[in-house]
Amino acid sequence: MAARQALQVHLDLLSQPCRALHILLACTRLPHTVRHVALRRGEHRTPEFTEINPMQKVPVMVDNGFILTESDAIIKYLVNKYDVPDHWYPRQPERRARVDEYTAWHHTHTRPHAAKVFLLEVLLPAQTGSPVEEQRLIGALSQLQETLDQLESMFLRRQPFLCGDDITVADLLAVCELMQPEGGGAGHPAGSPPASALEESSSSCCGRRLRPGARRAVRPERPAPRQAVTSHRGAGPAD
Ligand SMILES: N[C@@H](CCC(=O)N[C@@H](CS)C(=O)NCC(=O)O)C(=O)O
Repeated sequence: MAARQALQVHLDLLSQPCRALHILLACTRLPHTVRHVALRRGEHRTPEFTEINPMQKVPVMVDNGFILTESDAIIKYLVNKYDVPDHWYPRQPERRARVDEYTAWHHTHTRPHAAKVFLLEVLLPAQTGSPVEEQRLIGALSQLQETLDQLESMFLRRQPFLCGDDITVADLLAVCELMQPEGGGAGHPAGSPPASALEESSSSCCGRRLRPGARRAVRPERPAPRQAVTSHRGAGPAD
């Protein structure tokens, strides 16, 4: 019988969903190998990467030949398949449904609205050298603010985490997304009280500061990693 192949993830830590997956793997100490895919260098468009993900996006997971895309599906697969603490994605149906409720909402609200602000404020000006399109940015910021208001009134009402009293995968997805636009400047909606409180709670649960990692990740001058492959053998959270 062929030997089982180790879990492998293809990531660029500039990407919000990749960071959520990376933090989950670090916090749960699941042995895995990271293959770095530098989006800025177009490494997601190579024939080799397109072979494993024809959509040319990160993250991608390969578990003993089983290829899976979409951060949400990958994260939930890992916590279902492996022996990780139950709080990440509780088995109790109502508690699990609360996580699914947020993650469904996340992909239509938090993610697109936070990502749009980052695109207009940081990415497009950096890529094109053009000034920020102020009117579009004002619109995007107000949409993000509205999403944060809903996040607070619907999910964070009277509880420290999005889905209850303990951290779940929903918090990782949310915090990684909300840290991204804050790279664009201070006084941002993403640094508002609900976002900061969630980040504080999540950071203390993960035993590390989540934000400095993200700040480093969005700095354009961040040097490329020397090695394209990194092995993580049950190492604790590293940043
Ligand atoms: N819904 C996907 C989104 C994946 C995604 O959009 N990844 C971005 C980085 S954040 C990407 O790979 N972009 C490359 C491209 O679109 O060219 C997920 O949650 O995994």
